[in-house]
Amino acid sequence: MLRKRAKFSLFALQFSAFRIVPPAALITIALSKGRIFDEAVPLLAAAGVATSEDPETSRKLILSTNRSDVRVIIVRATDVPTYVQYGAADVGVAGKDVLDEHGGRGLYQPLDLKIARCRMMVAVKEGFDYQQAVRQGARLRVATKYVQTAREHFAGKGMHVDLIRLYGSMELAPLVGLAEAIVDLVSTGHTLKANGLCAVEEIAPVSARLIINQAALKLKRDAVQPLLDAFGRAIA
Ligand code: PRT
Ligand code: MG
Repeated sequence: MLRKRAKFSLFALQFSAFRIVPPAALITIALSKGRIFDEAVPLLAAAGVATSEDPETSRKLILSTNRSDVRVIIVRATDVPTYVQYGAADVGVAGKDVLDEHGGRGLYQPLDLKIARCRMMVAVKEGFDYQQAVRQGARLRVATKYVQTAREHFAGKGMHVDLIRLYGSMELAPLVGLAEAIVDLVSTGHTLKANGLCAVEEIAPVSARLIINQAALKLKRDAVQPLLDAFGRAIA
């Protein structure tokens, strides 16, 4: 009886005139360290969010922020859409390259944040006549981490290619005879140049997008919308 009464008074306290505002929903933001985190910091600042620690020096994977209703988790760039898709994070920042490979299931992509910009390119060894190979209908071996993107691109051109999946250092493949071409991201072009490669075709411009879990946008709209608005104003 006493316990029942205690429970009731706790309930009454929570919903009394002093507590009509429900506790704010916790928002989890998924970011990858490196260029995405670095370039997202000013956007977070515009939304009044600052992490308590720098992911480059901290080993923590969950970072608290100056706001008790917002935390940041640090994950691999390619894993950001997965965390957001399953609702382990409500919001995330991911490159268009990563989103195209993921497929975007369960995600809203309301904003192009225009950060971490680069281009998805086809590149070959200097001296390799790519246009001639295309004209002749040669069957090229193409090494890439971006298999979906590459498949769609070459299918769109009506080219038959053999795709070889790699997980990094694609620039090496044409140099050692693994492939005639690569599909990779290029920003300054220094990496291609340093390895005797050149870009021969642009597939698409790439930048990072804000992504939101579809259920979170409905269930936590009061908390998510101000973040979305602040990001939108900061990039305008
Ligand atoms: O590095 P890690 O294996 O942990 O993961 P990741 O490469 O997926 O993450 P990260 O942080 O390197 O990249 C995150 C996102 O930044 C990518 O998903 C892209 O959307 C974006 N971005 C922008 C880039 C680049 N620019 C870029 N230049 N991602 C990678 N690169 C690489 C490129 O693959 C190549 O190896 O940089 C090299 C070329 O750079 P330049 O300047 O020499 O042309
Ligand atoms: Mg990288």
